[in-house]
Amino acid sequence: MRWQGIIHRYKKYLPITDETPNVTLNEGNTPLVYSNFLSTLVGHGSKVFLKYEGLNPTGSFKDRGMTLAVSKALEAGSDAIICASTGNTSASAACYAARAGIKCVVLLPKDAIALGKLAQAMIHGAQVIAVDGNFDDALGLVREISKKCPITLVNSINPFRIEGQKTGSFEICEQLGMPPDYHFIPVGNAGNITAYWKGYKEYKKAGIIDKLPKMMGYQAEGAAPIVRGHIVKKPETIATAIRIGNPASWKQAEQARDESKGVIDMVSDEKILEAYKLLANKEGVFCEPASAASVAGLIEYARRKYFKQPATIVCILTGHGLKDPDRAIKSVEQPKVVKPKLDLVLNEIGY
Ligand code: AN7
Repeated sequence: MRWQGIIHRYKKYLPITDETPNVTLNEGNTPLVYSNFLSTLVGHGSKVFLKYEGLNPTGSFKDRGMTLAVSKALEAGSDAIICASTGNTSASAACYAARAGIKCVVLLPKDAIALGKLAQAMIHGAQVIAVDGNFDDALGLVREISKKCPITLVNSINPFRIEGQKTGSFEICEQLGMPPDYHFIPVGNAGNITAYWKGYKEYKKAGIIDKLPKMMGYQAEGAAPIVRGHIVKKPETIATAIRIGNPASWKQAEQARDESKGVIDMVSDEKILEAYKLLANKEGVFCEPASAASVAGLIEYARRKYFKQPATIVCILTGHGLKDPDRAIKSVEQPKVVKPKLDLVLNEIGY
């Protein structure tokens, strides 16, 4: 049957009624790609899979939450949505608002957004405000605005965002035929780790799975408030999507970690870029730097011999590599310019 998005597929597990509109772009149903290189690296006959969330309609996992948040906003009679964003939430909000025919306002930290995401927010017709501050400042502002004005907040503090995003867990369990042993995921505002954990717990309660994975979350070293145990006032990382110093779902992320007996740790920008390039070079999978944080964490833990027996591991690749073309170009040698002469080109390519 034709895939019609996560609300249609998982309505039984979502807070909707027959009256809830379905603002969808057929999000979800993303591939779970086997990684030969990472499986070998982890060893013991383990299997590593990449959940390629960059293949959602706007190129990130945010669409799973946004389809529901915007549908519920419409159901409640709202005609406008607002969010703060490190980029992907704004791209998704702008897109689904366009589809729903409602107004969208996005507050972005000035000069700290990957180009592709800004392009998306703008082309979908959102009103874009650049805040001369960081994501945490912008989130503070939209929280206040949504309290004072008739505009629906669609950051992940909106519970419908979490509800929609939990469907990622359902898909993984179905694609594997079981839950993974370990779930690796980047952590920024901490909504996604919260959502995945909720999803796994609900499938266990429903009797669809009989065990739960360990939740393995990774922050960037320069933006690791949960790991350090305090707010980071000036978060810094090349992984701009997770450049967040005071995550909204901090407590819930700790709960996911503790209940699952997992880990929230941090990885350096250097390790993030190493994983980012490795995925592109060795697996043909292009994700954005923030997504590579989960894989950087996996590589680091494999090096430390964290895994002692065969394990099924899923890494969530949260966003597409094309979101941040500048970073890709900066990460590699620049193309050689040659005169249009056959012998010069042949010489360059080694024939
Ligand atoms: C690619 O768009 O916070 O821990 O405003 O874009 O649920 O925040 C994005 C976050 C990981 C972290 N990977 O997820 C935003 C925003 C990518 C992301 C995260 C984000 P959360």
